Amino acid sequence: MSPKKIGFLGLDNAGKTSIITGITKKFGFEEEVLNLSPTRRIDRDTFKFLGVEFIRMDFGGQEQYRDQYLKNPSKYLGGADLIYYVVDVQDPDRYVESIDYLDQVLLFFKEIQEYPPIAVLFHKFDPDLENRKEINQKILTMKQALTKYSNVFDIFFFETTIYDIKSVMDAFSSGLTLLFNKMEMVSQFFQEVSENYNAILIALFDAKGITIGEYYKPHLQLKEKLKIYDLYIELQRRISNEDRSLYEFSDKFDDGRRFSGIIEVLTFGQIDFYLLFIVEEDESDLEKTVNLLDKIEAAKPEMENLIYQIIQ
Ligand SMILES: Nc1nc2c(ncn2[C@@H]2O[C@H](COP(=O)(O)OP(=O)(O)OP(=O)(O)O)[C@@H](O)[C@H]2O)c(=O)[nH]1
Ligand SMILES: [Mg+2]
Repeated sequence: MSPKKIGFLGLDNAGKTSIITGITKKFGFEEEVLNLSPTRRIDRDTFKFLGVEFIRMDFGGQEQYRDQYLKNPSKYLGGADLIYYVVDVQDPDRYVESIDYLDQVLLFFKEIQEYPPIAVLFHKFDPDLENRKEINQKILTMKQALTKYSNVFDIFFFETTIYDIKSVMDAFSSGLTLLFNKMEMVSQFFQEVSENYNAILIALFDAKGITIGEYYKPHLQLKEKLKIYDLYIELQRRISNEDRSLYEFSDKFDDGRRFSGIIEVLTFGQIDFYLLFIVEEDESDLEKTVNLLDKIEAAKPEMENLIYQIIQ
């Protein structure tokens, strides 16, 4: 299979290179992100996901470069399989300019009858955002401006910030999984499995922390999901350093509810996957939790088999 091309586009200073840095590093990238220089022309790197080679292109967004791409779009944009379009929500003065650029990009694709999925990232949606209401209103306007394309393009929206790496990983993973049409089935499968084990979260990640499938109980709060994810990426690093295939842990949410987690390393062919289970601890009956974790552990071969069938 030839490599798939994914492009990060958007105005200068939107945060494209920061997002890519966050995705590739996941830890300790804050300082690097603060000191980034504008990207000159296009930065390319490659990575593998589910055994498929990807070329990631970071399109420098300064005007001179944008003009260059739009003058010869087939050369730069032709053949793209997926586009992440990054908008800086903290720069409302440039919304019109940003929409205009995206407009021209989409017009080009329409002209050549290529319809890559478009993930629009409303970025710099920081946790401490002040004028949130005003920004939400602007975002809505922008979404409305794009509805004219929604009958020909699949357009998806995300709110992201570098201060919450999970928001960035979710947007990135969701975009990628669009290119694998069986991926949805993994999440559906997890929903069924969660009933059997009374799990509050089940997720499958690749070695780079990209989510392949995920199910979580609706009552789980965003804050709690983020806590689990942060914990998870830390543990994943430890697991691969120590070359382990199983890891159990226990922790608590801010309100004191305790949870237990289990991470299993599954290997399909040459590729490692990480399966994460989270169950709520029953403090009045800890044995129940232990039994549950044993049951999950025992089901590993079966899970491995089923997931393999889905994603192969
Ligand atoms: N507040 C905030 N700042 C961010 C965030 N992400 C990136 N930045 C800052 O935004 C600035 C621009 O980021 P870049 O990633 O270089 O922007 P770019 O889109 O690659 O810009 P070009 O390369 O010129 O196209 C940097 O100073 C980052 O520190 C975010 O989520 N929140
Ligand atoms: Mg850049």
